[in-house]
Amino acid sequence: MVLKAVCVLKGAGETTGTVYFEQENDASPVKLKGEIKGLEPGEHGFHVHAFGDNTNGCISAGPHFNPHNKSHAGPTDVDRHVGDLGNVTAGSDNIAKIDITDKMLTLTGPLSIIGRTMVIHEKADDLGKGGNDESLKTGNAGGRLACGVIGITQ
Ligand SMILES: *[C@@H]1O[C@H](CO)[C@@H](O)[C@H](O)[C@H]1NC(C)=O
Ligand SMILES: *[C@@H]1O[C@H](CO)[C@@H](O)[C@H](O)[C@H]1NC(C)=O
Ligand SMILES: [Cu+2]
Ligand SMILES: [Zn+2]
Repeated sequence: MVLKAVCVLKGAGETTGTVYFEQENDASPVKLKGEIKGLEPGEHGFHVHAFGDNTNGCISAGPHFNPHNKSHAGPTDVDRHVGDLGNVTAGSDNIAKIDITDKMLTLTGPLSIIGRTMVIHEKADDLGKGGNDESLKTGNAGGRLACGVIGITQ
């Protein structure tokens, strides 16, 4: 049975987005499609954060989803936070099209990302290669422009 989820991102500013998730079965990769609008052109860090909590805006989503206690890295690294999806890139139209296939995310089981939060950041994620402590935690991606809880859909 195909597993599906959706996330609507909002924040304090103009940035908004919608991301659709699909997974063929519990062992297959997760596909993310959608778009985020109202971004400055260029790269923006994009992650799954630990909590589905928006009580104090995107801050309450906590750190990157990291159930295996790894350092921050890029999506193709073996050792990474489960939530590390790297960057999405906005064009001159201020829109980032999302088309990501990720082997580490799952929509089922104890490490499911459903009920957690997607965050789009102000700056580029340096994928853990920035040469400072913050790089190994957040990729120096800066503020949280918009976020949303990943929910079950039909
Ligand atoms: C997580 O990793 C850090 C450093 O890699 C270590 O200091 C810490 O004790 C670890 N925490 C757990 C719960 O394993
Ligand atoms: C941002 O992440 C993408 C992969 O998602 C990568 O190709 C790109 O090099 C990264 N940018 C920086 C500044 O590290
Ligand atoms: Cu993030
Ligand atoms: Zn991370």
